[in-house]
Amino acid sequence: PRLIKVAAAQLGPNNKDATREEILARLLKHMDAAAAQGVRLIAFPELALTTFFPVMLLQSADAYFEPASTSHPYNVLDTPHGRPLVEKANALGLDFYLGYAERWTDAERGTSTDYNTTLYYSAAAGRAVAKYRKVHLPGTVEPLPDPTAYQQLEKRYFAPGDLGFRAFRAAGLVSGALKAEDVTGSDGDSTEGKGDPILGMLICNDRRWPEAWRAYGLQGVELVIEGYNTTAWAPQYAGAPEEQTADAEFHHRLSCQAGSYQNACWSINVAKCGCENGQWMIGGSMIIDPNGKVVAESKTLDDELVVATIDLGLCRKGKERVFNFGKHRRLDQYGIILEQ
Ligand code: CDT
Repeated sequence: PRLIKVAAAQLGPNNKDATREEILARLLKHMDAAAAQGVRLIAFPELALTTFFPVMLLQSADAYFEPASTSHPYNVLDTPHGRPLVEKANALGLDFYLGYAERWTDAERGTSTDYNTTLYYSAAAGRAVAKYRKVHLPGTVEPLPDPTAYQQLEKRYFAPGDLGFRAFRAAGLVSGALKAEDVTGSDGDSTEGKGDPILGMLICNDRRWPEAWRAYGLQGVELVIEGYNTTAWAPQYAGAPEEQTADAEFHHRLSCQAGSYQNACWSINVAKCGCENGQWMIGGSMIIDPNGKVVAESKTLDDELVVATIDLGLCRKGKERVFNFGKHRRLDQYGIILEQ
């Protein structure tokens, strides 16, 4: 087996009157609790450092963005909001996935672009080793005219992600004796690093799109990490709040289980949830195996750590049989996906 103990660090609401320090303290508490249980990789939700501001029409969203620069692509980690996470991760030997609002400054062009971003920090490497910018942005640019409507303004505040879906490896996570058949990947003859997991990152709405999962699946992904903020119900949609919430929970579950199964990978799916600024968001943080089965799941709508020991070796069955892409996919029939 290739074992990793992982955690979904579900967050309850980050209300807009909460200070950055208060929110950060909850993330650090999650890290301590996770490490005490032997966890090596912890995932935080989408936009974990702030309230889910895209549901608000703001004069300026500046306060919610972390500055980045071309010379420091992970500059959030060198701010008062990020540095304590790095120090804690290094002290505990804990990797983390962190969603945040990124303001990217291109000094040469003199431009600045905002993204809904996540990074992966590797304690073994002592640095962030991957970044992903959300590709599928839900909602509208302009607010809905109905004054009672809940807004979803991600298209207003963020540019679509431009980094594609790039799988990566992270070192130092796996325990258990590595056998020859555990060595995955095709990057050259060397087996160095090949026992390390192949990881991919998604953000919230991306999980509903099979193309996003498949882009990682084609790179042999073994664990997809995904954080979300998903509104439970909204007054402008049909159905009682309980019915809408049940549907939202079902579609979340359906998407994550299907993505894991169809790409023979584990996934960690982690919510920010509960009643944030008067609007309810679904919980349902879950860790899902490569057969699409939920192995651990949150029970509350508050801060909660969901922990599981995952065996990357379980990915092999699906990757060798039903979802052996090299054997069974029919590229000549898929052209329409890129044409439309
Ligand atoms: N944050 C985010 O992407 N939320 C969207 C809400 C869309 S409403 C179905 C989501 O897909 O969960």
